[in-house]
Amino acid sequence: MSRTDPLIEGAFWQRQNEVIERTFLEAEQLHHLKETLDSVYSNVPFYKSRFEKAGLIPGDIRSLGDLRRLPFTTSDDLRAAYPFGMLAVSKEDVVRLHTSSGTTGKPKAIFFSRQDIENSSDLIARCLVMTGTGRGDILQNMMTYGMFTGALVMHYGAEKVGALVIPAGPGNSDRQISFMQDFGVTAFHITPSYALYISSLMQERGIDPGKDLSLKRAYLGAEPYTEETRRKIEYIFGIDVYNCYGLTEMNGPGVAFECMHKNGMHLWEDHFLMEIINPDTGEVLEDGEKGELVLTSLRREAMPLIRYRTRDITRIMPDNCECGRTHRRISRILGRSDDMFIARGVNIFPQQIEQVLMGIKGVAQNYQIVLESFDDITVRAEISKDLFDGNIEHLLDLQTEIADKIRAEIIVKPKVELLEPGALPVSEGKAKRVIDNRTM
Ligand code: DLL
Repeated sequence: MSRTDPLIEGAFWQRQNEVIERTFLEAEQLHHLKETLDSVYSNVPFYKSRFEKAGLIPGDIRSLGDLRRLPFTTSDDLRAAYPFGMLAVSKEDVVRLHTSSGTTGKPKAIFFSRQDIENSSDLIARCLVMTGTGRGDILQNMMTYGMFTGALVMHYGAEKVGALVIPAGPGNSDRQISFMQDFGVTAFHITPSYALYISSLMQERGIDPGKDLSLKRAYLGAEPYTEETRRKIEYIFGIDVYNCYGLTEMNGPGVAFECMHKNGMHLWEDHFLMEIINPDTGEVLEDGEKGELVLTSLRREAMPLIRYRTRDITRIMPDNCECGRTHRRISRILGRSDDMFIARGVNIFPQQIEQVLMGIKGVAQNYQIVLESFDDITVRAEISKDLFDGNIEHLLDLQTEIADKIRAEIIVKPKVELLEPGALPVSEGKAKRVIDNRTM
């Protein structure tokens, strides 16, 4: 595994602005913020009325701190503005539409100008170069092509750095493995849940990634996952796994990305302003404190968003990264405030349960959390074939071990069902981990 950081080698950083001094970065941010506010005030009636309600005009925002005087934008605001209500340019200047559906209601329509496509590709290119992917690499893109940004945005960025991109999309998993073998794939882009599935399939087929494949690294994102899951995938494939964060509303993947130190994701602050807020009160929190990520786009043309509530829970990592990049990092996403559920009065994120499961030997890759009442949780976990077919006493011990370890993590003791590999539905896109059958 190569560990040469192109930044340290001095290759690309000057162009990519990654080590800019913070004072210059903040001056640049303020300049782009003002441009963005002028644009939405003049072109988006929704934002004009927001300014008016707050008794402000764009000229009143004179510092980055003044941004707090403006209200938040929420996904409900985007849904209410569907389809064209948030557009800040004429339709003729839009070259692409992506949508983000979420779980309920109308989708959110997110538009891209030609420059937005260029910028999103540049950011992905920055992320790929940062982690060692470039000309000569063969990248298998196993995200869904279509309305989802995951595949297309990565695709454009990977072409930009000169990688050979295989637009495989998800599914047909045996063919995915054959592609890796036949074309000497060196990197892949995938959701964590699908990566876990492919890894179990490779084990089943007796493929030894070290001998049979040329893989070096993978980019995982689009859904929350734990450090334990990363380690498991790195171990099985013998690769480096980098965490990639983004959301359709802010271009898609490449908003924040891990460097080779794999210790939090650099959020590209020349394109996005970040704040962490208390999700209940809206109060802005200090660096280091955990809360909801709020983003303001600084360079989006077609559809800029001001103080957009992502619903993602994370924190800004206050210390400097060893790599020397000055863009601050956010921690792994700890969960979405939407995904949090309450059992016996305790707030629980699915990732807390995943973290326990992935750390237990013999527990395979797929799991589900079923909620039948406000008191009870059932965890359904696939286990290895050997264990499933083996001694009943070992199974009972494993069941107890899982239940006890989960209780130690979340206070609530779950019912545990152990399943044979393949019993749960395979997720090729974003996994649905929580099945909520509660009626109230
Ligand atoms: O998932 C964009 C993306 C594609 C990011 C591919 C990374 C890789 P949406 O469908 O709009 O866009 O979903 C955005 O997915 O608010 C998070 O809740 C979640 N998410 C995305 N990346 C991560 C990650 C894409 N690395 C929503 N870790 C976001 C945890 C993530 N959650």
